[in-house]
Amino acid sequence: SVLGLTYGERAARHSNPAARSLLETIERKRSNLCVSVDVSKKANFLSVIDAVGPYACLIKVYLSIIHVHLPDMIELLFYVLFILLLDVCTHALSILPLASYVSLKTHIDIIEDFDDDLIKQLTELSAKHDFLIFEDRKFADIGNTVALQYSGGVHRIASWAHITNAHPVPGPSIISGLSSVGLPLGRGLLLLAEMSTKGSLARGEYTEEAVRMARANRDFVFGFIAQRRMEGVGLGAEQNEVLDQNEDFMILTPGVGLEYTGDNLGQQYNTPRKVVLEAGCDVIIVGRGIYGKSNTVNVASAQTLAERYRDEGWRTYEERLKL
Ligand code: 5IU
Repeated sequence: SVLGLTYGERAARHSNPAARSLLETIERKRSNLCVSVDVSKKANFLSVIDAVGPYACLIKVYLSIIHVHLPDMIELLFYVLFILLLDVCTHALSILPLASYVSLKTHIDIIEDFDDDLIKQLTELSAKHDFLIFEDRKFADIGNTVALQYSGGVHRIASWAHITNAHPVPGPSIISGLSSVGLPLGRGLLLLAEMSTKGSLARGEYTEEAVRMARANRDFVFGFIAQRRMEGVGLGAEQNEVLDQNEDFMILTPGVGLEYTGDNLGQQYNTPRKVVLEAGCDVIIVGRGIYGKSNTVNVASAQTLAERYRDEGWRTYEERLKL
C-alpha cells in the first residue's frame, strides 16, 4: 500500500508537476504541515507566512478574505455600478414582456482591479522558504465560469497558486474547466471529497462519485481534501472495478488541532496523530492552532507552534512507515 512508501518514493508515481513538487518538498523539508493562513490584513498575513514558512511544505491561503484597499474599493464600486446599469438596460430591453422580473448576477471575482504587490511578496516568500501555495478557492460553478474565475479576475489564481481545490458538486465539467487553465501551467487540483464540519453532506455516494471523477482525471486531480484515505472508495464489484495499483491520491486534511476539539461554528478537530496514523492522511492543514484566534497575530508564538505541529506530523509519519 501507499502507506509503506516514503513521500519521496511517491513523488515518482505522480505525473502532475504540482503533486510531484509537493511530495519532493515534503521530503526535503521533512514537513507534512500545511499552514492555513486565514488572516485578513495584508501585513499580518505576510508576517505570519514569513514566520511559519520554514516549517511548512505548503501554505494554504484564501485571498478573498483579504480586505480590498479603500481607493481600490471605490473604483471597484463604480465599475460594479456601471456593469449593473448595463445589465439592467439589456435585461429590461430583452425581457420587457416579463417586466416584473429583472435578475442580476455578477461574479465579483472576475472584475479586473487588483494590486499585485501581495502576490509578488507571497511568491517571494514561497521561494525564500521553499513552500508551495494552495489557494483554497473551493470552486463550485460550471466549467466555463470556473475557468474565468481561475484564470482572471482580481486574483488571477492560476498565475501564482500551485494548487487549488473544487467541490465536485457540478460534476466532471468543473474539472474540465479548471484543467483547461491549470494543466498547461503545471498546476494541480484537489477535490473536496469530505469536509471536517459537523453535519457535512459530503459523504456516502457523494464522496464515491468525487473519487470516480478524480480517477478519470488523474493528470490534473492528484488528491482530495478528506478525513481518511480513499483507496477503496467508489470501487463497485458490480462494475468490475478493481483498484489500480498505481493509484496514489494525496489526502490533505483540515480540522487538525492539538488543543481544541472544535469551534462554535461546526468545525471539528482531530489530533495530527489520529489524522496521520489512524486515518492515513498525507498532509495536516492547521490554521488557528498555529496563528491563534484573536485579531492580533502573535508571530513568535505562531513560529513556535508551527515547529511543534511540523515535528508532531513528521514523527507520526515516521511511525506509520514502520507499521
Ligand atoms: N477547511 C476546513 N474543513 C474542511 C474544508 C476546509 O476546516 O472540511 I473542505 C478549511 C477552513 C479553514 C481551514 O481555512 O481549513 C481550517 O482552519 P482552522 O485550523 O483554523 O480550523
